Amino acid sequence: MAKPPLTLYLAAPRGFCAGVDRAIKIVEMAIGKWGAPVYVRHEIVHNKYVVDGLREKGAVFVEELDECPADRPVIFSAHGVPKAVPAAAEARNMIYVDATCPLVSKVHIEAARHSENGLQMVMIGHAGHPETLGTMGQLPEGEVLLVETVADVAKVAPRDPEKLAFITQTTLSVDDTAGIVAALKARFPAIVGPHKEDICYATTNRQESVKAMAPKCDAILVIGAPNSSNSRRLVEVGRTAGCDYAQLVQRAGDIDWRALDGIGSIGITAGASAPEVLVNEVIDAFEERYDLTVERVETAIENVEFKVPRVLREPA
Ligand code: 0CH
Ligand code: SF4
Repeated sequence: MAKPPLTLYLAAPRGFCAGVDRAIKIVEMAIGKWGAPVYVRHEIVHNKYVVDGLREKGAVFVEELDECPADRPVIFSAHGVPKAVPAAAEARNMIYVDATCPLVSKVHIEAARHSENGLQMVMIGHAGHPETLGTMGQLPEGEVLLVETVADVAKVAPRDPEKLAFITQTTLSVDDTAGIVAALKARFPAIVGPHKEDICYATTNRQESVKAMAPKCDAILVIGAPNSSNSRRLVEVGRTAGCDYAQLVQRAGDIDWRALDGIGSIGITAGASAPEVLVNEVIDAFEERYDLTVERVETAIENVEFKVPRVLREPA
C-alpha cells in the first residue's frame, strides 16, 4: 500500500546548545582522567538518553552532595548550584568540577553585583527548578524574591521598592517573560535589570523557529524530557503560535500515532538537552509510515561554542 504524503518541517536551530555540549564533555573528560565512578550532582542535563549513556561510561548520578563519597570527584550539572554546594565540597576536601553553563554563571555574577550595589532581587523563574535554586542560592535567603507569573508581581514585598533589580532563569518563554518584566517595571519603575532578560541565545532561537513553523504544522513534536524547562516551553510556544497539537516526546516510542491520524504536515524540534540521534530516530519512524518531504525551517544560524577546560584541575 502506498504511504500517505507528509511534509516534515524540521526546526533549526534545535537540540544541543553550547552549554549542554560542554557539560557532557566535562563528565566524559572527568571519567577519562579519574576513572569510574565519577559522581554527578543532579542530571548533568535533563535527558534520560544522555544520562543513561554517561552512566554506562561510569557516571553515578545523585541529587545531593552528601550522597557522594568524599574520595571520588563530583561534577555539578549545567543548571548551576547554590553557593553552599561548592563550599560543602571544599569543606570535605573533595575534587569537584563545575559544569554550570557559562550563561548561567553570568546570571550568578549579575546577582552578586546587584547585591553588592545594595539591591534586592526579583528572580523570574520556576519554583523548585535546579537553575532557580542555584541562582537564588548565590545570595543569602531573602535577598532574591521569586516570581513565576504576572499575578505574582502584585505579591512581591521588597525591602525598598527603589532598590530592586531583576534576573531571570535562562530557559523561560521569551514572550511570557516579557509580560512579567513589563508588570515589574510598571509596579517598580526604579527596578534595574539586563537589557531584555537573561534568557539565553539557545532558548530564544529554538522558540523562534517553532514560532515560524507552527502556523503551517498540523502537529508539532518536541523531543525532550518532561523535566526539561526549555523543551516544555517549546511545546507551549508551538501551541500559542497556532498549532493545537504540540506534544513532548522523549523518543520515537512515545509518539501517539493514532492522534496523528490524517495529518498532512508535522513539525519536529528538540530541546537544548536532546541529542540529534533521537531526532533522527523520530524522523526514521515517520519515514517508515509516510512518504516524506522534509523542509528545514531555519530562523537563525548558531556558532556558539564554550571552551571545555583543557585540564580538569584538582582543588589546591
Ligand atoms: O531546560 P532546563 O533548564 O530544564 O535544562 P535542560 O533540559 O537540561 O537543558 C539544558 C539547560 C541547562 C541550564 O540552562
Ligand atoms: Fe547554557 Fe542556554 Fe544551554 Fe542553558 S540552554 S545550557 S543557558 S546555552
